Amino acid sequence: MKALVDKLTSGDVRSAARLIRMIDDNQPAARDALKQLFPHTRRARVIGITGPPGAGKSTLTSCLIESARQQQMSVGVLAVDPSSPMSGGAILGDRIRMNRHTLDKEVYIRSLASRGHFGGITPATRGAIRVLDAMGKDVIIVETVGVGQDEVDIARLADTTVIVWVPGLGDDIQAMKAGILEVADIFVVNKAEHPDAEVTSNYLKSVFRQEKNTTGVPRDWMPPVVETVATKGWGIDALWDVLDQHREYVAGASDYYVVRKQKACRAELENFVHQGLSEKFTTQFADSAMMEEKVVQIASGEADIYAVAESLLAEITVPRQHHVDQLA
Ligand SMILES: Nc1nc2c(ncn2[C@@H]2O[C@H](COP(=O)(O)OP(=O)(O)OP(=O)(O)O)[C@@H](O)[C@H]2O)c(=O)[nH]1
Ligand SMILES: [Mg+2]
Repeated sequence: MKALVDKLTSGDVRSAARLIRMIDDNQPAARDALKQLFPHTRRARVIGITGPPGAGKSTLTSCLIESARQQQMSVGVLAVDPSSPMSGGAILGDRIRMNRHTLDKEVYIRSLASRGHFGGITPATRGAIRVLDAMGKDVIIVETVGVGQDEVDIARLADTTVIVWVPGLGDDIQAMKAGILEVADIFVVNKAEHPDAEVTSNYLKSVFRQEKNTTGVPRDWMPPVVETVATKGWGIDALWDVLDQHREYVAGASDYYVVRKQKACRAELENFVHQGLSEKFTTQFADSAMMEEKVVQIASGEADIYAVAESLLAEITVPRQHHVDQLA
């Protein structure tokens, strides 16, 4: 594992691919590697690109790769769940759209087909981001398809979340879930050659004025709305401008952003603990004779299910003081 980590931190693509595969398969060794990688992470700038199927996310990503390369930045791209039924398995399309970058050594593009253990996209994607980060990529773009929970999930992973919208698409407030508004840092109205683009942009701007904020801290960043025509590369400079503005804002660590970040960290931490507990339970008891015996006793009325559950839980959790000593 040490060798893999060493190669990876020196930028080796094959090691990265291997580790991401291990993460995707949820192999325990991958977690070990991620632990070793952690000190090498948190350098990259992570940009999440999300929005409804076919909005132009991949085309836009390709434009962003190009301008990042012009600015001498290395780029990692993760396309998460690109085979969603709604987009009809777009891996191939994405590859074609981003193909012109595949010969560039400073660009690494990877699809992640699977979703995380607990429904959201978080655990495996988070791991893959850390791999690209440790590899030394300056910018990491994460593309996800979605209109709902997916946006919220991606925002937990990204420093900046870009929601890609298109003219005439569900211009009513019902289509925009409150969660999305909270996590959007930048709105892009792509396919802006369409005559309705301006109406859509104005609509999005008005949405934020009516937003109900649930973080408990006043919003101090109003998501700008940028119009683009990704197929022609129009509006990409303007998009970089607001990306840079948002980066500066993030560096300033405002209360609003810090609260959001802490929420994300809490969610990831809870995820890990849930996963760990559930694995511990499975390895210790799921197929054990003791468990079988207890089940029989519960079924026949000899044992109390609550008491059994309590004693099993007590066995997989170590006494509190031990943890306190370990953390100290
Ligand atoms: N007219 C127009 N078409 C565009 C624009 N940007 C992208 N497209 C086209 O829209 C289609 C979908 O583009 P993609 O970049 O694959 O969209 P996506 O959001 O990545 O799609 P999924 O990953 O399948 O959700 C393609 O045919 C693009 O060529 C644009 O600005 N104007
Ligand atoms: Mg795509």
